[in-house]
Amino acid sequence: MKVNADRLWDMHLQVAALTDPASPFTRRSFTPQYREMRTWLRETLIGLGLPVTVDAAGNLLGTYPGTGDRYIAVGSHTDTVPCGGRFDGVSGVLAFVEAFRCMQEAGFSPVKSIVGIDFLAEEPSEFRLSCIGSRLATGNFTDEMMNLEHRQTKKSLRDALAEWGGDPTKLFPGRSLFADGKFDGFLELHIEQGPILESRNLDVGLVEGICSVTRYDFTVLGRADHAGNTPMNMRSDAVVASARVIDAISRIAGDNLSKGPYFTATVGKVDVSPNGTNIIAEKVDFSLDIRSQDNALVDASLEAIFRVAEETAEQTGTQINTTRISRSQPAMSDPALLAVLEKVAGELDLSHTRMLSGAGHDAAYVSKIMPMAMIFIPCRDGRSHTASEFSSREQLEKGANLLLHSLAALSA
Ligand code: HGY
Ligand code: MN
Ligand code: MN
Repeated sequence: MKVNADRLWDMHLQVAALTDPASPFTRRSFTPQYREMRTWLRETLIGLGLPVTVDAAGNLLGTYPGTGDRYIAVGSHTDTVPCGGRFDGVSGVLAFVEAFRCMQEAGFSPVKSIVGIDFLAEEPSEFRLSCIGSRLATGNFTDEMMNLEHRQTKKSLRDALAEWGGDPTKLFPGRSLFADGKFDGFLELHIEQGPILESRNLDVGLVEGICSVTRYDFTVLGRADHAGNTPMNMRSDAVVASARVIDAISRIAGDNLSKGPYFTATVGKVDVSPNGTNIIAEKVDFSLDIRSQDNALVDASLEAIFRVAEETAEQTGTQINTTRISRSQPAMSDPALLAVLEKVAGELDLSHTRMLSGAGHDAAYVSKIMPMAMIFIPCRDGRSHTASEFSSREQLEKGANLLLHSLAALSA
């Protein structure tokens, strides 16, 4: 069996059109473009004659039937970040659709059924939560999360879920939606979203672990005053205070580079109000996103950051409040699944390496209830979360062939 590279590429072009024309390749969760994508996926899977369902967590599932009573799962997500790319997440979904087509064409009849999953809202959503579908489906959520409000519509996640085919009454913290113990593994193909594979000219990456993702919101409260008549020593300037804390975050993360474990800290979202050129800022909201596979290093770095925030508030006469949004745990891949990926990559003559993922993925939540492993494919200049994100037809073909043959090996 071999994937049809043209067909896989054409699907990418088709779904790239199901995005917000005003900001290229944006397909935010819970939006009309996302609804179009879900409809396209449902119709495509039904067109293959496969049963399609939506689980209580709002995930869309298409199942390639096996003869036995055990399962293998495969999947990723189809929502994007604002002005995101054409490959992040969706390549993993289109790759399993293409694998199902190839299996059908080859008359492949597995013992284990293969469940293809489009997880709901993997990216940080307007509910201030990421990996919504995989958290909820694996029981990794709290009841408070269900009450989170959408930034714009003010609708609760509970209500939104029902509008996307989910059923909040069937979701319980700590309880998985996947049939207990019947799933023997989960595979996710994803673009690397970093520079390693391309710089080493490798075909695929075999992900041995996914870093934890820790997110905080900072709110810095100063006082709005006139930019011209307020002496420098009589201000409480929320932008100046924020800049000092943000600079400290970057320095602390830089110092961690020499400590060994993988560590990144990013301030990606900064909102200033009232945001006028001749007004001293009254308030700044900014986000903090930390990745590492070392919990102790995350704790120590957060402590150092909060200490700087305290000192800065003192020095600038501002008030700095922090709110923890979420903190996931590092997730290790299953050695047996990795060994299968490694064996199949060798058989397909794909150059490969084992590597960590600094990016978060649905696979991290799935790993709590079944063995997991991921396949990375290179992306141009290592770029992602931007409209210029790009993986070539050949790179997609190689990764999808590894996925196809690994699924065939695992479900036989
Ligand atoms: O943020 C991440 O790591 C992923 O792209 N959602
Ligand atoms: Mn992403
Ligand atoms: Mn992704």
